Amino acid sequence: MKRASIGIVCYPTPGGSGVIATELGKSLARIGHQVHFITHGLPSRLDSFNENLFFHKVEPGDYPVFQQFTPYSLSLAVKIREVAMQCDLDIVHSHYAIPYATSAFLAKEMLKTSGRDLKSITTLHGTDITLVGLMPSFHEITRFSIAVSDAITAVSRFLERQTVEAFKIDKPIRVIHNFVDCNEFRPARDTSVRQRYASGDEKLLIHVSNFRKVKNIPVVIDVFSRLRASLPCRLLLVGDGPELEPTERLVHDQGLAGDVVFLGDQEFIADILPAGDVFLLPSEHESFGLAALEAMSCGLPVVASNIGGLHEVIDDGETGFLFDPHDVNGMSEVTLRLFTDETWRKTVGLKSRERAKRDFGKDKIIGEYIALYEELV
Ligand code: GMT
Repeated sequence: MKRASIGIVCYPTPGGSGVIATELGKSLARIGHQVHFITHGLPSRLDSFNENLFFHKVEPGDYPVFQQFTPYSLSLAVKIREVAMQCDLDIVHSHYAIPYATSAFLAKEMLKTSGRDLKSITTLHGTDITLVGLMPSFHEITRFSIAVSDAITAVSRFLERQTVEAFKIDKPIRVIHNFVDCNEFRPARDTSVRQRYASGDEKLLIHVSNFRKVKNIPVVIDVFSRLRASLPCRLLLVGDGPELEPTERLVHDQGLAGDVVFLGDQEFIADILPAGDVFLLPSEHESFGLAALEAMSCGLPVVASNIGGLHEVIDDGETGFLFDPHDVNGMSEVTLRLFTDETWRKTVGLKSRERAKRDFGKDKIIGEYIALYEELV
């Protein structure tokens, strides 16, 4: 593909859609494309310098009459147009439908009045379709903004089906799964991180998320509480979000505080994950489950819920274990078996890593995005 100029619009805060958008942008920049991030803050994984990477900050204009309802989507549309004019953008790639696909559409329409064309891609990540987009106040604008995109991608077959069903989209939606850098996310070489959190014979359970309700964190605590009654173990909780405080209270009230470590938001997850024995993700909604994939790449067996796109990531019984999101018994039993049968745990972990490398490696999936860009410009 000739050197292209690509605008990326995403949430800069920690979360799967921002991670995928940022890692995609970094990879494109490395192979010579000009990548322009257009957001209200520096994306959290934009942690290295590359001369092909640019950041354009969106400053929402404020005015007392707006009260707390500053129209950010409009300022974003203006910024996309401005960057497209100044930097000769070929493509604007929105990650998460609301409000980004709408702002991209507005920018395109404004550019038309100057005789310029801009191709738009919308990548659907999850709750933009399964929760937010379904709200009556967002449904029609979500449907419209997806339908007018020049290309649409979804991060799983599950999400593609949901989109067609809920929004009656009759354009093709290309499934491009999440990806992981298997060289960065790999099994531990040294044990110092593990030793910091679990001593000698203690087992280590890990959960990473943005601590929203959909992550079903009380089940993480319940499963851990059962395990702790059976053998020495500790729980490492990584991330931050609205459910952090209630979780801290729950841990305290259940008398687990001594064995639960809260690490908050962490930039270098790849340094932490390999320290664990099992990764737990009992989400109520999960269109793909990037956190699970990152754990698999580090050679951890994943115990997760049997919902959404997790079926496409985890082969139940082979590379991980899937249960009803509220099946505390099932999740506790299998984790206990993994904790007590090290040979089996290692076999499952090895298969998980192989699956991550085979189907969700970074180069393979980035290639799928590049193929789409080539078709568009
Ligand atoms: O849809 C969301 O909840 C937001 C998004 C995020 O930024 O955290 O998460 C989604 O996108 C990830 C990357 O594509 C997927 O791996 C997650 O499964 C998905 N989250 C949900 O569906 C809850």
